[in-house]
Amino acid sequence: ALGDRHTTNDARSRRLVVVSNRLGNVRDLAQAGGLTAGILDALAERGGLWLGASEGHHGSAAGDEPLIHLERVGKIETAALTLPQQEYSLYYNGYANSTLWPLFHYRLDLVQHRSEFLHAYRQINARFAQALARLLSGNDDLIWVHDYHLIPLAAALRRLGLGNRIGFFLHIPFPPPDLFVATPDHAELIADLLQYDVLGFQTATDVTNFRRSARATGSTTFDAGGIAQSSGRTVLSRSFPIGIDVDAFARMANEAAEDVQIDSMRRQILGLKQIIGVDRLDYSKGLPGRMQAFARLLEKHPENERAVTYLQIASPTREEVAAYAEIRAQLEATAGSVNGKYADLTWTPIRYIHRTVPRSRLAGLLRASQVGLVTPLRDGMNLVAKEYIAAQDPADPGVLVLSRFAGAAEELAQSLIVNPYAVDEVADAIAKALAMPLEERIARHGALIERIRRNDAAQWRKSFLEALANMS
Ligand code: ADQ
Repeated sequence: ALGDRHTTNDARSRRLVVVSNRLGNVRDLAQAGGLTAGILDALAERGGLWLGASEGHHGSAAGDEPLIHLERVGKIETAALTLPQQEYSLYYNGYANSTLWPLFHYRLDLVQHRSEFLHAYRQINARFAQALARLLSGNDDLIWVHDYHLIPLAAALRRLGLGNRIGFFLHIPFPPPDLFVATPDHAELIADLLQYDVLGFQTATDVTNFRRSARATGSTTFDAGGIAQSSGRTVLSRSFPIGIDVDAFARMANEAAEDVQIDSMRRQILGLKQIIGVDRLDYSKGLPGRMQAFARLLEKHPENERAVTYLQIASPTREEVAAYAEIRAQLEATAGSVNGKYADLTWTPIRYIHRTVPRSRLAGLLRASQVGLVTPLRDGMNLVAKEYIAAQDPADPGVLVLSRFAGAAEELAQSLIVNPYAVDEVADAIAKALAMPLEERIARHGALIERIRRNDAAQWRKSFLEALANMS
């Protein structure tokens, strides 16, 4: 029954099998970001297997035999699956990132429906299922599937006759029913989700949205504990807010690289404060609006002219998808026009870097910045918000300005919460952050760091895996 401990075969003794679209870099743990780090730590702790698409994924044969490359590093075994390139692209750039990603980020205007996207999505998930069926050592393996690329995986595994406990964690938001039912595939997606035993979401809002969408779609009902009954099985849906390893990140921030130190000394001499943004260059992150808010700050609060710089680090991502090329062009135009208007020989208001930065340098840069600007239009959690808090010097901390539409806002109430669509409001919040007295900064930071410690990465994986193991 639900809630009973698996006594003969408890959570820790069962092998953990993680499945995600891509494998993380098992050899270079220091470079692992949010999600990858969380998964790797879980696997390193108890040993286990991680299945994901192989980096090149240029399989020539589109045949039925899965091509799997196995490797072992310490207690972690990785299985890299080679997939047919064309089909992979229709699945990844197509259904995952041109249909589901915009839909789940409330962007119906960007959603593309093409039958070959859906077809490839199902095919690739079936290939993942075939590969996994070969790799499993029995019904006892706990399977933890990650993210929107793999929604149909449990259903595909059930079709192969597998009775394992399968959990799913959605890293991105779940949209409200009015948006969700706008996709022609909504009933299938709900039916697929209900093939899992545990459905994990980032926030209470996402859980509510999922349950309402499931009710709107079929005859699914949820009891007071959030349990649904589906084809004779019990399905738990709950929030498991993802976190970071706070101490490890704080340590990295404290051992800043030399170039970061030189840069921040130079700014100190010039009396310049720094505002920082760090994001994948994604339209969900609200980057053009953020730059407009910064320009508005200079207009509305001119005491900040020549007194602040805004450093935006935006890493390249999904460049084969048209909407991403567009957001890049838009951002570069905005940065250019703000700099053109305000820059002089000694001051560049916006420094924009379109590159992935090593994590240790990133941590140092976050610590050296007086304001952290995290203003997505919609975000599952947003780990940069938590990283910014962890990176600060507790004796002289910076201030986080955070969008109410980031999942992190549910936990981080002591940051300056803003509506990213309201440019003036964001500009005022930045001004307030820049002028905030030390005492208030310390009080807010103290409350925030306590919160991110309580919901850290270890707590996230422990509570998810316990919930999964306890489903019987
Ligand atoms: P992302 O959309 O990628 O993740 P986020 O949570 O902010 O968003 O994680 C990004 C990670 O990449 C962070 O660890 C950050 O430091 C790193 N990163 C970003 N830009 C970088 C750069 N230029 N150089 C180096 N590193 C960079 C998805 C969901 C989120 C959810 C996470 C985890 O969209 O909402 O929080 O998964 O569940």
